[in-house]
Amino acid sequence: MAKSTASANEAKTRRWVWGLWSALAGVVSAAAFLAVAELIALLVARESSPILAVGAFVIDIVPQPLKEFAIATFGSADKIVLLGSLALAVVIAAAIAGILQFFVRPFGVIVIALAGVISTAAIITRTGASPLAFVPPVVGTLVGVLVLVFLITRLRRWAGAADAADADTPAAPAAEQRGLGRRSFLVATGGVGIAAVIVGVGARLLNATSASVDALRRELRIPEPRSTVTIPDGAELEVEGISPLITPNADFYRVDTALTVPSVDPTTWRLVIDGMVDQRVELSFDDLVGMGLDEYAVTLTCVSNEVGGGLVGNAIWQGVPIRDILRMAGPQSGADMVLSKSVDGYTASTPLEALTDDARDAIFAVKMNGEPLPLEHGFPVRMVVPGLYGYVSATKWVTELKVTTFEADEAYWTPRGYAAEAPIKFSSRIDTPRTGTPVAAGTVAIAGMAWAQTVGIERVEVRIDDGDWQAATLSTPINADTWVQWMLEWQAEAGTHYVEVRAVNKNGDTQIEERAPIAPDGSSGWQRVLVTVSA
Ligand SMILES: Nc1nc2c(c(=O)[nH]1)N[C@H]1C(S)=C(S)[C@@H](COP(=O)(O)O)O[C@H]1N2
Ligand SMILES: [Mo]
Repeated sequence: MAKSTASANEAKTRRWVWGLWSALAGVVSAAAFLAVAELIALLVARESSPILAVGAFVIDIVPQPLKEFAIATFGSADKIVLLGSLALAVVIAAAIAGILQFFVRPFGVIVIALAGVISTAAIITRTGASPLAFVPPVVGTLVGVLVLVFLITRLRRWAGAADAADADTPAAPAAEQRGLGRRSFLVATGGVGIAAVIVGVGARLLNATSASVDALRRELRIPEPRSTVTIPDGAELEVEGISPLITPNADFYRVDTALTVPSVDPTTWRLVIDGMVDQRVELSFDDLVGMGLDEYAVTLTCVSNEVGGGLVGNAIWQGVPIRDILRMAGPQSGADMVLSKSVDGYTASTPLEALTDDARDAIFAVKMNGEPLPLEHGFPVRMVVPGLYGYVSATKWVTELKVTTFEADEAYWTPRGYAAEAPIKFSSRIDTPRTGTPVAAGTVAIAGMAWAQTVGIERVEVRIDDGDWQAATLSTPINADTWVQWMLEWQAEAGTHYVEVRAVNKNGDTQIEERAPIAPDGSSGWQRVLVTVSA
C-alpha cells in the first residue's frame, strides 16, 4: 500500500514537472512568433509589430475613465505599464498554450492561432496600414505554431521515455532514451529561445530607430522650390492599363543592397566633398536646401530592368544641382570620376563630366513627388542623374562624393560583373494588352511607355504579326529626361497575334534589336507580346 501512495505522489510531481516544461515551450514559441513578426515587419511593413499594434488597439478600446485613471496613477509611465501588462498577459497565455498542447492536443495550437488572428486584426485595422501589413503577424503565427508543435513533440518523447524507464522494462536502454529525450528537448528549447531573443530585440531596436526617423521626416520643413515643373497639355494619354506618367512613390520600384532601410537623421546628416579637390566641402541639410531648390522631372531606370520590365519609374524631384556643389570644392585636373558613398557602404562611380555638365541636370534630391524622400528612396538626400543607370549614379542616403579616377577607384557593382560606366540604353515597353489577358475583337488600344533620357523619344513604332511598322501616337513629353506614353489603335481580329514595339530617339537612332542580358551594362531588344483576341 505504502509503495503505491508514494508512486501516486511521484506521478503527481511528475505532471507538475511536465507542466512547467511545456509552459516554457509555450513561452519560447510565443517569443519565436514575436521575433519573426518583428523581423518580417522590418522588411515589409514597419508598422506591423504585433505587440505595439495590440497595445495601440487596447489604448483605443479602453474606456476614457480607465485611461484617465491610468494616467493619474502611472503618469508618463502609463505606456510602459500598459506594454508591461501586455507582455505579462502574453507570457501567461503562452505558458497556457504550451501546457494545453502537452496535455490536450491541439488546444495549444488553437491558442497561438487565436493570438495570431487577434494581432493580425489589430494590425490591419490601424489607419495607414500598408497592404502587406498582414504578412508579419501571419508568418509569425505560422512560425509560433511550428515551434510549439516541434518542442512539445520532443517533450512528449522525453516524457514517454521517462515513463518507460520507470516501468519494469530492462532499465539501461530506456534510461538512455530518457537522457536523449531530455537533451533533445532542452537543446531545441534553449536554441530557439536564444535565437528569438536576439532576433526579436535586434529587429525591434532597428524598427524603433526607423520609426523615429520617420517622425523626423514628417516634421521636416523644406523650403519651397524657386521653380516648378510644368506638365504640358497632352502629357498623359487616356488609355486603360497604361502606366501613369508620374509614378506614385508607393509604386516606385526599389533596388537596394542593404538588408534593412538605413535610418539617417537629417539634423546630423553631413555631405562631404573630398578627394581630388582644391577645397574639402562639408554641408549640413540646411546648408544644402538653403542653396535654393528647383524642381526636375527625371525617369530613373535600373540596369537590371529586362526588356518590358518594371524597374523604371518617373518622378518629380526637388533638389540642388551637383555641379554647383562640386564647383565649391573645385575638382582638380586629372580627375574623371566621382565615387559617391552611402551610409550603408554602397558606392557608385559616375563620370565627373556627367555631374559638371551644364546641359545635364544631375541633382542632390531631397523631395520626391512633393514629399521628403521616402526612407526607402534615400531619405534625406539622394543623387538623381538623368541618362545613367541607377547603380552608377542614383546613390541613396548619400553622404560623400570623392572626386577621383576610374583608374584609382571602383564602385560596389564593378567587381560584381557590371560595367563601371553605364548610360541608359533607350527602350520602349508595352503596358497593354498583356500576354495572358485576352482582349475582345474590335478596336484595341495598344499602349505603353518609351524613354531615352537626355535625348528624347522621336517616334515609337508598333508591328503586329509580320505587318509593317506603324507609328504610334506619342504623349507630349515633359522634357527629354522623362519617359513618354505611346498608343496605337488596332482593329484586332480573333486569334493570337504578336505585338512588337521599338522606339527611335531624337538623334535618329533606332532601339537596338539584338537581345542583350542585363549584365554587364543593361538589357536590349524589342519587346514582343503574344496577345489572345477572343471573338
Ligand atoms: N545606397 C544605395 N543607393 C542605391 C542603391 C543601393 O543599393 N544602395 N541602388 C541603386 C540602384 S541599382 C538603382 S536602380 C537606384 C534605384 O532607386 P530607387 O530604389 O529609389 O528606385 O538606386 C541606386 N542607389
Ligand atoms: Mo539598378
